[in-house]
Amino acid sequence: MMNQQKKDAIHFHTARFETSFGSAEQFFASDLPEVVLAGRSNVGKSSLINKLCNQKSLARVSATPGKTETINVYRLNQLRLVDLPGYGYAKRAKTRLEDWGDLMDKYFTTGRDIRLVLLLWDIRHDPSELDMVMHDFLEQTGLPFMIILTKADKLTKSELLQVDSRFSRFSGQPRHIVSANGMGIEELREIIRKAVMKEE
Ligand SMILES: Nc1nc2c(ncn2[C@@H]2O[C@H](COP(=O)(O)OP(=O)(O)OP(=O)(O)O)[C@@H](O)[C@H]2O)c(=O)[nH]1
Ligand SMILES: [Mg+2]
Repeated sequence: MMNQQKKDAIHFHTARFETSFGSAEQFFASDLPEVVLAGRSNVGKSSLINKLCNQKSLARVSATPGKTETINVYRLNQLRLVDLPGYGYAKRAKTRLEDWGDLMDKYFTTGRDIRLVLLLWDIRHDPSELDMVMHDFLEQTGLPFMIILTKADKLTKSELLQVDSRFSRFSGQPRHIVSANGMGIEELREIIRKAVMKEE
């Protein structure tokens, strides 16, 4: 029988910062569905969380790359949004990079209730080598994931028309275009709702 919580819709505005962790020992129990945002530093993960949840400063946004160094968790009424630390930040020390890889490995491979991974790529550029490493890693995990192309406001209309052919050669995963000006946001909420409700 469906309980009350499962019948309720997901309300994005209910998002609250819950916790952050910098090592696997700090992981909380995976007792709610999780939707994860991954992508290089500065690609717009924190901005997207704010936009989805219609809150200006839920997640910290910065013009300085490497801002989010911990896994930051936002709790909504029916799920958790998980903001992963960005990769590809050149100034990060090597030991920190190894810690980062270790943290990612443990996060993705310890049986958490991950319903969808959003891999964010900047719509203006071809994916970097690290973007492709992350992509291939996610494919290997077998988790459902999709490519989110960010900062669409930076492209002209005619450039936007070429996006599909530009990106199709890098990934066969579904793609979705967003911008902090609101483009694609309601549709992404719907994608998340479907992913979370599916297995309940
Ligand atoms: N024009 C434009 N700028 C954006 C958009 N999304 C994010 N930005 C800008 O990009 C920069 C980085 O955004 P963040 O959301 O902090 O990026 P992040 O992926 O969380 O970065 P880290 O925390 O370092 O991993 C900020 O200056 C944002 O204002 C967008 O859709 N359009
Ligand atoms: Mg961030």
